[in-house]
Amino acid sequence: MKRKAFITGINGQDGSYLAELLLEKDYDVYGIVRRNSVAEHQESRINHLDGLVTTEYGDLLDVSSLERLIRTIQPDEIYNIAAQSHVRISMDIPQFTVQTNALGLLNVLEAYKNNCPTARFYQASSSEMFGRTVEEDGYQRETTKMEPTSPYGCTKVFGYNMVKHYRNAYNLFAVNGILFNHESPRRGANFVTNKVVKSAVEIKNGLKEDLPLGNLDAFRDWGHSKDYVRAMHMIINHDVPDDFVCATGVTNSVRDMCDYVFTKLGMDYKDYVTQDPRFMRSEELKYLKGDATKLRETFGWEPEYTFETLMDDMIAHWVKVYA
Ligand code: NAP
Ligand code: F7E
Repeated sequence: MKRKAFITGINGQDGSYLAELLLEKDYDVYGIVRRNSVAEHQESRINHLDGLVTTEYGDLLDVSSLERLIRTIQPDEIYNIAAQSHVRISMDIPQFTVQTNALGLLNVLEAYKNNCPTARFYQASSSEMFGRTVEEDGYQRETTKMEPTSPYGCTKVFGYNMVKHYRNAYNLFAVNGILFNHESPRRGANFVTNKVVKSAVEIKNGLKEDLPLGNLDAFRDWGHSKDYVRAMHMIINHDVPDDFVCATGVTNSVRDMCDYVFTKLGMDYKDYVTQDPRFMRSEELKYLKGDATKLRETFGWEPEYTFETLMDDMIAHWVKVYA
């Protein structure tokens, strides 16, 4: 019999790639999408999967729909990928972020425990949980202390701990993937990589004159979403429930990233990039570099994309859009 997967956030960046991966692996794929007033755009990342995946209206904040769907579908694997995922915006709307990411996660966990406890459960945890902490060797890993620097990070620490608690208290197969930043052509346009690549291509085409950014001196460990959804599937299919970091182990600053992208397009970023206080954060997470040794050694996971090929993929996408 085909295995069944239930994905919250199926129409997001990771949800869309995860749905493709699970279809390739011959799963029946179900997911929830929220009601949106602009229905035309909402499933743009999964329109090409029309007829292949089953989407239902649902919301992390609507317990009754989660309970009903999980009870009737009886999935083998539940991926809680949905979230208010923007860190700076979590500083503007902290209560909404807590409701969605913390209480929303708890709603899905409860629906799982009460209606389908033999399933496996994956939680989208984040390197943002580490916040201020960098180990002496310059990395963050599974054992690193969590000191979040944003409402978003605080909600993810709550989710991470709740998943571990449900695993221990109720003997559930519930796991955390602690994923570092991952990007793709499907990344939301207000995250820094896609903002820089899209704007640089627009500048190149004479459609825009400058690029206002926030902190150029933050470092991130950027990987490709396609590599990271492969890790999600490995983690949820391990023989014991456990938590894993997923990262490339390579870090670059926002400035390095601008330099790479503009140079690739034959320009100098210093001629176009400006600093705008609107994009600064009241507290910044300054440095991320992940140690994914546990993931690599347990599953043989290796990223197919480097920082450079990830950026090239995003540049090629936007060049094609504006061709
Ligand atoms: P994304 O593109 O922003 O997708 C988020 C998804 O969640 C969207 O489908 C969104 O639907 C949905 N959603 C938001 N609120 C919801 C609610 N109340 N009920 C149901 N669905 C809701 O994020 P992503 O980059 O794919 O990230 C996926 C997950 O991994 C998130 O939990 C994120 O926090 C976490 N994460 C991401 C990264 C990264 O670098 N990408 C790293 C670590 C962890 P709408 O389209 O309706 O808004
Ligand atoms: O910022 C700096 C900003 O918004 C990256 C989410 O997927 O990864 C993501 O969170 C860096 C920060 O991602 C702009 O200050 C400068 O230092 O692309 P971002 P993020 O905050 O790291 C983690 C792991 C997640 O879990 C999250 O869901 O870039 N930066 N100027 C800027 N950032 C933005 N967005 N816009 C700017 O203009």
